Amino acid sequence: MRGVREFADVNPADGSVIAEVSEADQGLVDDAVQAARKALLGEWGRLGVRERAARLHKVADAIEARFDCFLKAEVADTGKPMALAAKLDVPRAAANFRVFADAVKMAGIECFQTETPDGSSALNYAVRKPLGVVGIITPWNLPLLLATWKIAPALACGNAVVVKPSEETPATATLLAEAMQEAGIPDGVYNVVHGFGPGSTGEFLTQHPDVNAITFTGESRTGAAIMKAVAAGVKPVSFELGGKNAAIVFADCDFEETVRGLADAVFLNTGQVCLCAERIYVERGIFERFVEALKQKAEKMHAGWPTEPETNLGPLISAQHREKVMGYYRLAREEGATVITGGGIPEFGDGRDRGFYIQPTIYTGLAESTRCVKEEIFGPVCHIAPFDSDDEAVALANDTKYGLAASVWTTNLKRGHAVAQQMNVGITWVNCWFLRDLRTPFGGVGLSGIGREGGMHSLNFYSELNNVCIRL
Ligand code: NAD
Ligand code: 6OD
Repeated sequence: MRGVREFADVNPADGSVIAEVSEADQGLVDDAVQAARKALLGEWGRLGVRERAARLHKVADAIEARFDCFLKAEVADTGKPMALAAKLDVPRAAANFRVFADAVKMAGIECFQTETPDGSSALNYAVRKPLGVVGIITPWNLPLLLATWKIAPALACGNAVVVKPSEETPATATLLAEAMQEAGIPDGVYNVVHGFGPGSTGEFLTQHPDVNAITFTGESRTGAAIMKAVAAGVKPVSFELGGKNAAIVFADCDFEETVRGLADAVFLNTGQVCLCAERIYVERGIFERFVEALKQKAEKMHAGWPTEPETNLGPLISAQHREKVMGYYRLAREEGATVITGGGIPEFGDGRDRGFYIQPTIYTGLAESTRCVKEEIFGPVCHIAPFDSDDEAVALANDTKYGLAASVWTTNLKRGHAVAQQMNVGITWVNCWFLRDLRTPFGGVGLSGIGREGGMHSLNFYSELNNVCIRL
């Protein structure tokens, strides 16, 4: 028998089991890869770009038509506030398909007229071809948003995909198959396999000889393991990994806007966004005022049931992840932090006590060399430290092995440009955070990733270019 080991899908808001999921073994992963390979030789492989793009728009339509189903599934899997998923996760899934459907239609080709030594010429042009079968491995924090961020451009470029969503959040990738079918995406183009990473479905997929490329979002350490797994096959990889992102707050910032923006940057999705700011550097003149203002925001957060409209703080994803974050809360005290607020587990006196809620937490007073300042925690937590000059702020923000995102808060735009350009990261926001234009490059430096996705960067990763040279 194959693929019969089952694992529980748990609702993080109350610890209840919402589904039993079949773990795909090597045989099922083989079947999925072979189905994808076969689909490339069928109708999908023969479709022109215009028709492919039209079908991807239909996928977006089908997601929108099932908005409530996707919403409920995402909320049940993650425990995130329904209001957040309705504003961010589900609309972004549809937008991902629309943006890449349009991008592939608009994409031009490189073309050069070349002078030859004998005085005549040649014409060079590059044609875009699919990579083949793309393995897509995704995390649990924004499951549908992050999976579709990769599925949409991969399909736009004519590939077939095998997706392995996180074992914590299997629901929406499964539901997406219905939208694919309704949109006329042929059988075998979109495949989903469930299971774990090492020694399980994820590893079977990365090691599969018939998978042509791997695109992965998750922890930096997992990225390193996947790199080893694909090395023998010399496969292209795109990695969007962890972060230990800094925010720099100047005394000349719009104070209220900055506090509002950074409350989001620290606590949105219970701090489980790779772009979250876990290190905030504040110009000394407004340090005390800023710490007090962010504390007020943290203490007003409402850790309610996900379906309550006023809830803006959900649980962490799992008991195991809460234990990891609580480990950092304990470590921060040992490392000498001053606890401004939080640091523990809230008590509700109802079913939420069986869920994985945790208090939003702010620290000050840690040395820059401590583990809590250096390591990604991935919870609703930040450390705030003062600085005295622009150069010092830049040096502090860049003193990390990660390099995903940064934010700079100032009303002096000249300073905003200057500091933003010195950040050693893939994206720097000035007076905003997580404001996305899907055509722009997205990715990280150092431990935060390899490559860029977004707009043409995605199209370039998910396709091979074949340069044709014609002597004229
Ligand atoms: P994770 O690395 O533990 O798991 C991600 C996925 O990889 C899961 O599907 C998992 O089953 C699979 N996996 C694990 N080990 C594997 C292996 N050896 N081979 C193949 N697959 C394997 O990450 P997570 O805990 O799900 O997500 C949180 C992490 O993701 C954080 O570090 C966060 O910063 C990062 N993240 C980064 C971005 C980004 O865009 N840079 C976005 C979201 C999350
Ligand atoms: O907005 C995106 O495209 C993106 N990849 C966001 C990543 C968020 C990390 O948790």
